[in-house]
Amino acid sequence: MRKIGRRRFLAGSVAALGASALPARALADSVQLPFANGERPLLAFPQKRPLLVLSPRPPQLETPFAVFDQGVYTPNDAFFVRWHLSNIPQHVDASAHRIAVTGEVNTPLSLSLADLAALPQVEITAVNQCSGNGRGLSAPRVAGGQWDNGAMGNALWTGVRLRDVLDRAGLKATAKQVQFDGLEGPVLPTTPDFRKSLDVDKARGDDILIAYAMNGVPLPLLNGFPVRLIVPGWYSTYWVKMLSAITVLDHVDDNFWMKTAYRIPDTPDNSVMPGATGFPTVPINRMRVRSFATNVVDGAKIDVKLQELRGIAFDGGSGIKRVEVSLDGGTTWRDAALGPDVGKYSFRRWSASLQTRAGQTYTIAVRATANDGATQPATQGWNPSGYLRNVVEMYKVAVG
Ligand SMILES: Nc1nc2c(c(=O)[nH]1)N[C@H]1C(S)=C(S)[C@@H](COP(=O)(O)O)O[C@H]1N2
Ligand SMILES: [Mo]
Repeated sequence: MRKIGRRRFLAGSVAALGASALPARALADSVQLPFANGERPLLAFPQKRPLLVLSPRPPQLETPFAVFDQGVYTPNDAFFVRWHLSNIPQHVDASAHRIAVTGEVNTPLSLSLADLAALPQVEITAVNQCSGNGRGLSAPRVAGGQWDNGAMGNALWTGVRLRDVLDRAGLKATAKQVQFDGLEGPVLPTTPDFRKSLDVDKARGDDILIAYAMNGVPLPLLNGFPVRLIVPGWYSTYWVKMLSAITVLDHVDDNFWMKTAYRIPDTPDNSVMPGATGFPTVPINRMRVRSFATNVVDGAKIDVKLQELRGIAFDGGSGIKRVEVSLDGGTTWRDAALGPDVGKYSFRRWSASLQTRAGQTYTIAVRATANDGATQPATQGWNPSGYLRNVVEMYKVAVG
């Protein structure tokens, strides 16, 4: 059940943000997410409309789910935000910004945005989804940011190919991985700086971009202004924001954020029994296929006059082949109609006609199948970080 109520936002939490990051309103709505300790204030951060605040510092802001009903692209001011470290620049001068390209390269570079503009420009529509999207629904519960399903968004990204930048620097034969770092840093020197790496072959892929625009305009500061990495089809932990350093490594990156964090069990289905230890792990990578209804809410009433069910589906880049809906909790299914295809990494909208009877209750279920044949499970596997959630979503509704 999601209930919206008004409550006073505590003055103490606002002060913790620092003056320039103060949310625009002191009086906030709040939203109750469908799990224990799921009450979230709705507050507007710079360049953002009111979003669900999981933490103000570092900012972790969730998109209210109804936004996904409004179009295939997620507006920049509604796009979720997630930072690990609190020392985030409050202002970045794009004209002074440089990306240092060093390590196992023939020619180290210091690239300005003007240098990037001289390379071929590329546009890709792609979903940016946090590895922990839906973590708050994990059963048993796990540690980590307690998101509902709004830690995702779909945007048109414009930039240049990472490969073109790497080719300008010239990779040495010893190059093994490419590491990315952003401008922000930890508050305490003992906290490891946030850095992520990709294998050289992955980094040289056609679709990996250094993006400077999101939905046709500069990136919001909180989404990585002035430039961020785009790794379409992969969870957004790799989509490094405020990108300032590209370091070509001659070894597999063993920094905390690669070696310890953001790993999934290397087991069938990447699942383990709750409480298991000692299993092998691999870095998280490609996104699983998911689908959602966007115009019904679990536990809410619907109007008998509602004649269309709508939603979105996406996967890790093979594209959506089919979406099915059920009104009986997954016993019987029928096909939904797919909306326009705006790219294999994008949300794909879908719709299905709906006929219900007043006074009845229904359990609506939605299931997507990707072009690679993958589909969504009826029960969710478990892993200690609550990653990879893609269970068939259910919406219990009563018809009023
Ligand atoms: N520089 C930097 N980039 C980052 C992160 C970060 O903490 N610092 N977090 C990553 C993670 S885990 C997520 S979910 C996405 C969130 O992207 P968004 O804030 O644009 O929605 O940024 C990724 N890139
Ligand atoms: Mo994330």
